[in-house]
Amino acid sequence: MKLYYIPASCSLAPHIVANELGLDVTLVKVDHRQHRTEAGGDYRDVNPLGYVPALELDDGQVFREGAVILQYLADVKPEAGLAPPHGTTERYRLQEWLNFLSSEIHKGYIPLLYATLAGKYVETAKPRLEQRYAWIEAQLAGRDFLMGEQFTVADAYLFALTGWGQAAWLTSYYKADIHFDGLPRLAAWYGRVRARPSVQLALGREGLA
Ligand SMILES: N[C@@H](CCC(=O)N[C@@H](CS)C(=O)NCC(=O)O)C(=O)O
Repeated sequence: MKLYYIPASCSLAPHIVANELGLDVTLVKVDHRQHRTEAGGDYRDVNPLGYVPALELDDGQVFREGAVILQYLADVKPEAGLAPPHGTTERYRLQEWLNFLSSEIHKGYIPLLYATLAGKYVETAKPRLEQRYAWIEAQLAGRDFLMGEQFTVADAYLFALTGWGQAAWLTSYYKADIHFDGLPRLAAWYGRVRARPSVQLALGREGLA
């Protein structure tokens, strides 16, 4: 399998999951401005829309949406428990988290990352994102991870997104700073996830350690 990624982007989540599972995945870095792979190929041949992550299977099929890629990887080794079994209520809970992270957190950051273009919209978008983080804070009561005691692909996704609110190179130029003030459970969760060997490995490989 090949995982197409842009360092520090949402593709960090499947990168972490591949490490968690010890999967034989070849990482292919994409230049997001030129839409070129490291080998010089046109990334739009893989994803015509130009965004990462994309997961190319050994038979040539490509998955192009992060939430699906995360679940596909988890299902390669179901015994690791990174996603609950299909057909269970817990699986729908995981999908609820992934959909929430995709639409409310992931895309909630976008106006902040494009703040100079978005202008005053940031004033509306940032409180909405902070409100959603406050909701996550409440969900983490009595839990180590989003789904409970077990780390799942949803934690990998939230970790990749939450890093945007912490990274100095993003927060100094853009208006994407999301502080942990008043969010002690989220802060502890972030430290817990960051300490995982799979995460350290992914951060190191993407030059973010
Ligand atoms: N719908 C996609 C969106 C993925 C996405 O927003 N990827 C961003 C990085 S986090 C990207 O590749 N942006 C560069 C571009 O769109 O050219 C998903 O949920 O996986």
